[in-house]
Amino acid sequence: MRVCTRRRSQTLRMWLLIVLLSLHLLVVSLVLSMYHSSCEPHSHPDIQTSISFFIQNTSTSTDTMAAAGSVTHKVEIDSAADDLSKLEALFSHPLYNMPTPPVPDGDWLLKVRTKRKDEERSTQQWLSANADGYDPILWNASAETHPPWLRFHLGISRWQMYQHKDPNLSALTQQLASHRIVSAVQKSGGTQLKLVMSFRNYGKALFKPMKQERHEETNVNLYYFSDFERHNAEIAAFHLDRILGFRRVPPVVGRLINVIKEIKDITTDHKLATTFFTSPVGNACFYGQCSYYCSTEHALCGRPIMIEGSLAAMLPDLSLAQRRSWKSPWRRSYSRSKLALWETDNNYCDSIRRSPPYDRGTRLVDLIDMSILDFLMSNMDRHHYETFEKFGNDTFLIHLDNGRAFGRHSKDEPSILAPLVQCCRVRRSTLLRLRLLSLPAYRLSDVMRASLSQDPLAAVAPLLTEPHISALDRRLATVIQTIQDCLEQHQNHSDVIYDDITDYPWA
Ligand SMILES: *[C@@H]1O[C@H](CO)[C@@H](O)[C@H](O)[C@H]1NC(C)=O
Ligand SMILES: *[C@@H]1O[C@H](CO)[C@@H](O)[C@H](O)[C@H]1NC(C)=O
Ligand SMILES: *[C@@H]1O[C@H](CO)[C@@H](O)[C@H](O)[C@H]1NC(C)=O
Ligand SMILES: *[C@@H]1O[C@H](CO)[C@@H](O)[C@H](O)[C@H]1NC(C)=O
Ligand SMILES: CC(=O)N[C@H]1CO[C@H](CO)[C@@H](O)[C@@H]1O
Repeated sequence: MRVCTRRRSQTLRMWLLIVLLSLHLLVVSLVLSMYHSSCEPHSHPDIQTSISFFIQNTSTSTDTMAAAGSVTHKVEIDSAADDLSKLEALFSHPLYNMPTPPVPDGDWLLKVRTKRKDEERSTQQWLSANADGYDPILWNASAETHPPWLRFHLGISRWQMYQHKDPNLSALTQQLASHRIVSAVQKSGGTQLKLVMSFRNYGKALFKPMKQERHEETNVNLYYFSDFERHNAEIAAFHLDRILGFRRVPPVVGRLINVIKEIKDITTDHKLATTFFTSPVGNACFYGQCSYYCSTEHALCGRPIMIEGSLAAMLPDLSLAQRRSWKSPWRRSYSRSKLALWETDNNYCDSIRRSPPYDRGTRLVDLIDMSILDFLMSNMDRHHYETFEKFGNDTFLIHLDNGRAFGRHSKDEPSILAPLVQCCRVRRSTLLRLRLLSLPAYRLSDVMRASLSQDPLAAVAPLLTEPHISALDRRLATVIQTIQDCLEQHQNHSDVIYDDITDYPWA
């Protein structure tokens, strides 16, 4: 008898569920059709929110629903505008606009002598000096080829990849996003396929094609060293790094690339050329040659010919600007069975902070900045970092190669924060900006959403899904709490805080 009642109530529940589901479906299709007919460029409606919005109103007539639809839409546009104004407010905040001392002579990466000797002409005549007599960086112009009309000018200085309000940043990103690609060849080295794209003016960019759908999370059984590189992670890392006020990631933009016209037809790379094919549904595909994921099973395919990807400005050619590569003291073991020393030794930081180059200058706190960036975007793959040789040891760390970030949003990876946890040290400027980003008026997720909406690929789909965006706020709270714990453990706060902005009024 009891079994019978239960069964009956189960059937009833099933029916209710079916009715509810069909109602939802009806609503979803209505909502979707409304979005398709609208042409607001900057709204990226969050379908999930809209659905729950409508469910509360399912009993109303279709007419009211349509009206409510335009209301939702307006709310979304308003909140997008809201996010943008938060981003503007953030970038106008004094913490992002502290007067910087004039950059001394040797502190630009490429300096042009105003008085040129004849023998220097061959390599230097192309560099047009700006008002200060220094030329900002030429992004990968090789010594032989940098032409007078090369346009990639950014000021790389000792402490950052580009200035906070670099007048040439948007020119550079626009070029990356729109200029004609004249050559595409595989980049050697690295485990996954990437292409070096060249522009008519000899500017170059590193192309990483889309390999994973945005809503997919990295398989939990995949080790960090075999995870896919994600094009949207490269783009999002550039935005996040800028929002954190670091400016240590070279500019990256998203772009739709024509697999046939912008890769197959123009490549001079024979190994790459042999890997193009048309998939059963007629999409243009290729797979290239590399050690991971370069096979027909992992082909990269257009839809049918356009493929999404990230284009990162190439760093200046090594012939112009040597770089030095440093092993991260907190690198993982890159083994399935071994642990790294830092994972077992809780006093690991004591030995690191005593050994050069971490024993002086800002190297240790810069490394900790990097670990904060990596924790926020859950990047476990930071085995090395690079610096520009010219600046010696007193310089910023280049945050290069962020493709394995943003793999999982439902889980945080506390071990990425090990440098902060074990050393309990942080730049005051970093801490103050993190606190700012935790306030509603500058909330990290909101400014990140706004910043990403400015990328060209945002028109295709938001670059990060909402779960990834909101994970940022959760992780930010963890970072701030970690620093708070450090402050509580140390009586003398100057053991924790590296005072890089003593003259800041609210510090
Ligand atoms: C549902 O519809 C009513 C009008 O029928 C409206 O007043 C109400 O705000 C709607 N619900 C929500 C959550 O907006
Ligand atoms: C870069 O900025 C400098 C200084 O503001 C300006 O003179 C120059 O024209 C800019 N270059 C480009 C390519 O926009
Ligand atoms: C930079 O640090 C490295 C490693 O600690 C050291 O060998 C080198 O001498 C340092 N360079 C300068 C210019 O201090
Ligand atoms: C805290 O430490 C700094 C530097 O280590 C030192 O100059 C200062 O006197 C200390 N303050 C206190 C209250 O101990
Ligand atoms: C860093 C880098 O990839 N530099 C490239 C710049 O362009 C030259 C050719 O002009 C390439 O040989 C370099 O590899």
